[in-house]
Amino acid sequence: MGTAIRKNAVLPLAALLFAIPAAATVIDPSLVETRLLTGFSPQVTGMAWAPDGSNRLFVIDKTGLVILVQMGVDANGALNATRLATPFTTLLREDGGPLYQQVECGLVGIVFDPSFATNGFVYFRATVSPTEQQILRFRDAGGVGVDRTVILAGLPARDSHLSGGMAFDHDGKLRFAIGDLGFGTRVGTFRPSGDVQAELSTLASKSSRINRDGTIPKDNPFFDGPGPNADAIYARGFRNPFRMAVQPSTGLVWQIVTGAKWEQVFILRPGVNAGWDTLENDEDGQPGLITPVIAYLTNAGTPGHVRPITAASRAAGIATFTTAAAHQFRRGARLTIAGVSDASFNGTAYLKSVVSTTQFTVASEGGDASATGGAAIALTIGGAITDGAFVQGTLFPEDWQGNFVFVDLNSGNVVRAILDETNEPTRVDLAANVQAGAVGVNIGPDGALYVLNIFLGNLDRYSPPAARAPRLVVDRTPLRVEDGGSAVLSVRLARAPVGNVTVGTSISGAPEATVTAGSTLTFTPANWQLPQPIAVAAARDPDADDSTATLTLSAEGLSPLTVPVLVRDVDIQALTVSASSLDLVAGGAVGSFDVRLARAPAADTTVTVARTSGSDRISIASGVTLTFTPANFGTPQRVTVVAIAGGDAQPSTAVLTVSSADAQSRTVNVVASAALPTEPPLRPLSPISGGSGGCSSGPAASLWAVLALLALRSRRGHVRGS
Ligand SMILES: [Ca+2]
Ligand SMILES: [Ca+2]
Ligand SMILES: [Ca+2]
Repeated sequence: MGTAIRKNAVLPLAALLFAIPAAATVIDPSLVETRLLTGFSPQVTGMAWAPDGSNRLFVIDKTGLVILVQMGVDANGALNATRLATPFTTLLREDGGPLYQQVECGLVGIVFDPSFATNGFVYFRATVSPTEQQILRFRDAGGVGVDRTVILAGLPARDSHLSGGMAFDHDGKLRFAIGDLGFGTRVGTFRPSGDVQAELSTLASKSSRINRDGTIPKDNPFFDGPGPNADAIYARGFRNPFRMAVQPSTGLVWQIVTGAKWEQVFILRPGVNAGWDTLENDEDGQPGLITPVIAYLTNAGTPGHVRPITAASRAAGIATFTTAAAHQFRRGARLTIAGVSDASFNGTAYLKSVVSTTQFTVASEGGDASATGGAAIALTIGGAITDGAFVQGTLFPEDWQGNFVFVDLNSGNVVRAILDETNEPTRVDLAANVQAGAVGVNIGPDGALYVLNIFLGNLDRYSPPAARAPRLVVDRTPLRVEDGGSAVLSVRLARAPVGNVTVGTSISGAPEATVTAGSTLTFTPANWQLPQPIAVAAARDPDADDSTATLTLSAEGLSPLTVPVLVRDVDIQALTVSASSLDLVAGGAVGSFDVRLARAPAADTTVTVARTSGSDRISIASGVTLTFTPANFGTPQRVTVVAIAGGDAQPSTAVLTVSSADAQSRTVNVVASAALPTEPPLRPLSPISGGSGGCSSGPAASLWAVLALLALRSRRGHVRGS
């Protein structure tokens, strides 16, 4: 059997401990289960739904095989899934040989580009030798992976704890994590009194952040360029940070860590340290280390995660318990309180707040009271957390939306964490069980939860029961689009319609965002379950600002549905130009416009202005080269333009281009109309140090203006005299 995770070794033990049911089981009464597909090899390590409206699931296999599964509907309108005969690719080494596949190695990670619907890019994590893993990119050409490109090579690997998860955050950065490489090597781990510099020199036991072309963002917390740090490091101190999930509402990365004693989920912020290899689950409350948002004891068995209670008190319906040792319970944990001297404290409750390492509260019915003794016992969940996903879209009822759902390999448990507005769980409890082997959990284009089992080769679907009232269902809200790219919203109906239903979509708000496909969709009594795509494209605009739009979906007889569209600007710098056109009089005064940078640059930045097309009678009098510093980037600098008169009465035109590194260039269209038909009254010329035409131009500009005016008069004289 393929061993994707080292803890497979404890599987027989786990099977005894968890009394695993004979088939997948629904535990949460608000779920309905469908076994969608069976027969995968016992080597499938992960999956991801293509975000392009194609209803395709990509399933990765340790061997390098990337399997395509097509969602469809049968003759009765029921959803089904078909494994396609042609794989997307079989990922090989550079030299054409097979991947290195020992223990946890091989093809272990997949993520789609945020603009996959436009560029077709999909990224993989693969082990190419006993000591190296790589991030590779392919392009989807009609279901076949082409343009194999190594994005990042030389990532550390050994046979285990090399992890595999990847994600794109809301800034469009590619996130990935690598474990301590196992077998007691504990490479790159945290040592409280040790060599921190050495620890930061490797990506092992770290969660990392790179640009999607493999370059490294300079704002990473340990970036030191040519210095000894591995510049991609974002967070550290992880044993086997197997997968990660980006929270849609916050953009925060939730790092899932398969542990030695504790299974943990951390919320990442720049530079945080989770404490491995010394500590897990905040074992001694050491300052400077982060506490997991979710933690459960690895293979807790019997008696499990138990903490004797020394004191209990209840006031205003809240019970506070004190434990002799650090309780290590986290918010939302399901606790059984038993044996307290006052039995009114006993029962099952979800942890409400962590007061200190040795105190916690739960909601408790009854009058104010105090008692002693007893114990708190946490729910036994499993022994190897492997994946997590946030519930998105509108298929699930409100109390499910935004939930974090994770799976455990050893137990096969599918666990639901309900979060509150502080982003912390209020209840973490079992939702379903797929038997040992749960290795992936995803939200599909239909809005349902999908769970992949590596040992049994099954794909299971979990959804709420059929809706009582007809309504529109989307797979995500908001829809995130990158400018210059596109994204797809998948839409379907919540229950079978009596007749055909036509859904119309309009968009308002950001002018650069347009609906490019699916503005009118028809659902029939036969295909109402099958998602159909609405594609939104955002033209790349010259500013560097994010913008928002609103999609409105409507259908006769159904409540309209609005979905916010968030357009993420990909430009890191923008040029702000005060005018896009300039009218001059040939031979007249100079004209001008102002230029500034929209954002503070990291270093002094040069902006150049040049005539890129049009008449050479139009020229830049001043401001050909402008220098902006991080301090004065927002202060406008002036560009002056002058036109000399031509030999005829036709206007001259030119295009001036304003350009700078990191910003899209801007253009200014200049039209110089012919000199006035009647000669202006002659007046004494200003000295060259003076201004011209009310324009606060510098001496050089004035000189140009004077010369131009002289040229005009000279020509007029010539014409008259001929
Ligand atoms: Ca460095
Ligand atoms: Ca832009
Ligand atoms: Ca923009």
